[in-house]
Amino acid sequence: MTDIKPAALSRALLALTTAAVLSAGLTACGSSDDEPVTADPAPPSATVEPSLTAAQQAACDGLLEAATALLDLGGSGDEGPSDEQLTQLGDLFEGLASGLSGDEQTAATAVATTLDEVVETGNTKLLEDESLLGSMLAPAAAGRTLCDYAPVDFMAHETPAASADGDPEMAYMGLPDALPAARTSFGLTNEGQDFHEALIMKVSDSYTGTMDDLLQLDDEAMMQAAEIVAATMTAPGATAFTNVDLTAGRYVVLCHIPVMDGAGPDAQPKMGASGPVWHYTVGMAHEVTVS
Ligand SMILES: [Cu+2]
Repeated sequence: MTDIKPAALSRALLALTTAAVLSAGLTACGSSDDEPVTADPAPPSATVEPSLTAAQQAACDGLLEAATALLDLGGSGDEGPSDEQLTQLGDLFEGLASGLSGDEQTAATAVATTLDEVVETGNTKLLEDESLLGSMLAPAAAGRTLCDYAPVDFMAHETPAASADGDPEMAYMGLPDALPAARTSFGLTNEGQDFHEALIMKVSDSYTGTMDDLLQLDDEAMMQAAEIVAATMTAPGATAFTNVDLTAGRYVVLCHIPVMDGAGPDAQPKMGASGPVWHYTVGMAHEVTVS
């Protein structure tokens, strides 16, 4: 990857693209069909909120699918997302729009409209537009305002490097070690200077290593040991949400954005012994046990 752009957003996109490639790899290794990996058939009677209309309930279900929508923008290979993938994503957001209201509805409609336009015109530059990314993330806030998913709030925190040669320290603060199995609304507030993301990964039952073991794995091996079930990202000072139907097991939350070497437009990802130094390498990872 030689064409690394300097802007913070592009760096974040790079990370998301990386994650999307990983995600695609997992799909290739794991399931053999075209089902969205996050489509989680929910038991209809157990989770229905009686106070919600059918359209609202459908939107709440759709938010769980939309939790990996940003990753889907990366497509399943070097070519980017196919028209079919974009149409599917557009339909998902159109469905969300019909059950949401206010800013969240406006955002979902904007996503559906933009993705339609990309399919019609082939102008994939629209996929890199910051406003599209914001619009894709905005509906997730309804996880707590409408759907009443269990709220979990945490922060992305940076401690600057003690010396120019050193790495900064980064951490999530306020993320519990244990959570109950439930539909959950994660809210990530960015207290730092850089973009941060939260990839919520469910560790495979067959993986017995520790989180530290998992973080040592290369991307491909990591994606065999754990599956990304939700992803969100936040600009400095902002809060972003994502929703997950947590089921019993081990989860790891991590930030897959690279630590930059220096600052400014020419900054490049900092390289370690085995490739880029990721935020999770310098502490931005946390294990959560769900029971
Ligand atoms: Cu980060």
